[in-house]
Amino acid sequence: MSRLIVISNRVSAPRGDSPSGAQGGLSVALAAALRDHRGLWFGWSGEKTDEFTGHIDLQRHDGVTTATIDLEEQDLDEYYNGYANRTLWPLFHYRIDLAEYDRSFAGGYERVNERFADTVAPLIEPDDLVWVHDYHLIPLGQQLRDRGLKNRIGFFLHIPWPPARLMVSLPFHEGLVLSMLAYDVIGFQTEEWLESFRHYVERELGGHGSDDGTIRVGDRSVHAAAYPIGIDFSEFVAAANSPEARAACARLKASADEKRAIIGVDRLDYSKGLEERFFGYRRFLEEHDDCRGQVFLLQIAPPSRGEVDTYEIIRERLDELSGRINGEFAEVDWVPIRYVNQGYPRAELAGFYRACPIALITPLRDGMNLVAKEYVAAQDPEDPGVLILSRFAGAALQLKDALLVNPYSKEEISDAIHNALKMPLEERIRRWRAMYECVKNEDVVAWRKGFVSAMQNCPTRETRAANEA
Ligand code: ADQ
Repeated sequence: MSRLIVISNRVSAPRGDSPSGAQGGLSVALAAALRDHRGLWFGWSGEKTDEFTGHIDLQRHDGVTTATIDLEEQDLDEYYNGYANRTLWPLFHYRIDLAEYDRSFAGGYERVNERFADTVAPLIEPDDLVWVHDYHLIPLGQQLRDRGLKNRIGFFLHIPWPPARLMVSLPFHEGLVLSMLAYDVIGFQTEEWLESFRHYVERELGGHGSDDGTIRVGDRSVHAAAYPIGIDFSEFVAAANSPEARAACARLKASADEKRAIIGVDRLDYSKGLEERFFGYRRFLEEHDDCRGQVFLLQIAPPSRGEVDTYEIIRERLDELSGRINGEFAEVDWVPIRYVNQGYPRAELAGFYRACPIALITPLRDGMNLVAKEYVAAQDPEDPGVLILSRFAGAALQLKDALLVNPYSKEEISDAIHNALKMPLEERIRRWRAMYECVKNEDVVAWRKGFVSAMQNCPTRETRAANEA
C-alpha cells in the first residue's frame, strides 16, 4: 500500500502524554489514516526561528511520524497572520469588507509555500500519496510539481469557496486558481462550494466542468468533488459516555437550577455570527418576557488569532454586548448570558452538550461546522436536545432536520428558540434520529477513506499524458 504524506499548516498528531480526548477530531482522524497507510505528517511546528534553515524535526508518537519546520517571524506575519488569515479567510467567508490585500502578504504566502515544498519534496517517495490541507497551502501542489513530483497529489479545502463575483476581488486570483490544477483531486466540504469553484473556472478561466467531476482548463484537468467532513464519531461517543463527561453534565445541570440552557461553542471568530446570535437572543428575551428567568445562553468562545486586529475588535464588541444584555435583563437570581472565553477538554464539552436542551449554532458562513455534529452525537436518545443551525453552515446541507435559520435575522433566531423550547418530545426524537444517523454514518473515517480512495483511483500524470497523446 502507498504511503500517505499529509501536509497542513500546523501538525498536531496525538501524543501519548496528552490527556485522552484533549485533541481535535481532525488530528485524531488524520493520525489514524497515517497509521493505516504508514507515512508522515508535515507542517509548521508552531515555533519561530530567527532564520529559516529548513531543518526538519522528525518525531514518532503513537505510530505516527511527524516532520515539522520552524518559520521566521516575517513568514508568520505575512503568510499566516497576513495572506492566510487577513486575506483568504475573510474573502472565502464572503467578507470582502474585511479582506486586506497587501503585496507583502502575497509574497510571504508564496515564499512559505516554496519553503514547504523545498523541505518536504526530498521526503516524498515516488509511490506516495500526497494530501495537502486548506487555504494556507493552495499553491503547494504546483510548487511540488515544479520540483519534479509526479505523485498523485490531493487538496482538501476546509472552508467555503466564495462565489466568482467575490473571488475576482483578489488580486492575481487567476494565478492562484490555475495553480490548483496541479492537483489530481480537489475536495470541498459541500456541493455548494464545489459549484462556486466550477462556476469560477468556467467564467474566469474559460474552463469546463463535466458531470463526472472533471474540471478542465486547456490541457490541464483535475477531479473535483464534495467530501463532507464528519466527526470522529466513535471517539466522540466514547468521550460523551466517560466519567469526565458525566461529571461535566451534572455540574452544568446543577448550576442551571431547572433553567433550560442554550449552548453555543465556537472559536471567537467573526464568521461564527456571535454578535448576530446575541442580538437574536436579545430579541427572544424582548418578545417572550415570560421566558426570562427560565432559560440562559451559555456561549463558550475561546479567543483565536489574537495577532489579527479584527479578532481583537470582535472580542471587544462581544464583551460589551454580553455585558449590555446582562445589564439590561438580569435579575438578582438570574443572568441571561454566561459568556466563557476558554477551551475545554473534549469529554467535558460533550458533557456540556448533553446538559443543554438547545444548541444555537449560527455561523454567517462555515465550511462545515463540526460543533453541530458533536452536539447531535452527545445527546441522550430518550430526551434529545434541539439543534438550531444556520442555513449558511456546510453542515446544514446534511443536518436538514435541525431548525434551520438565517443567522442575520434576529426574528428567525428568536422564533427558533421559542419553537425549540415548545417542541414535543416525539418531534425532538424524530428530528434527532435522522441527524444522528447522518453524523454516525458520514463520520471522519468515511470522509478520509472517500478522499484517499479518490486519490488512489485517479490516473497518474503519466497515464493521463499517455492517454491524451
Ligand atoms: P473551525 O472553524 O475551527 O474549523 P468547527 O468545524 O466547528 O470550526 O470545529 C471546531 C472544533 O473545535 C470542534 O471540534 C470543537 O469541539 C472545538 N472547539 C471549539 N470551541 C471549543 C472549546 N471552547 N473548547 C474545546 N474545543 C472547542 C474549520 C472550518 C470548519 C470545518 C472544520 C473542519 O472553519 O468549517 O468544519 O475546519 O474541516
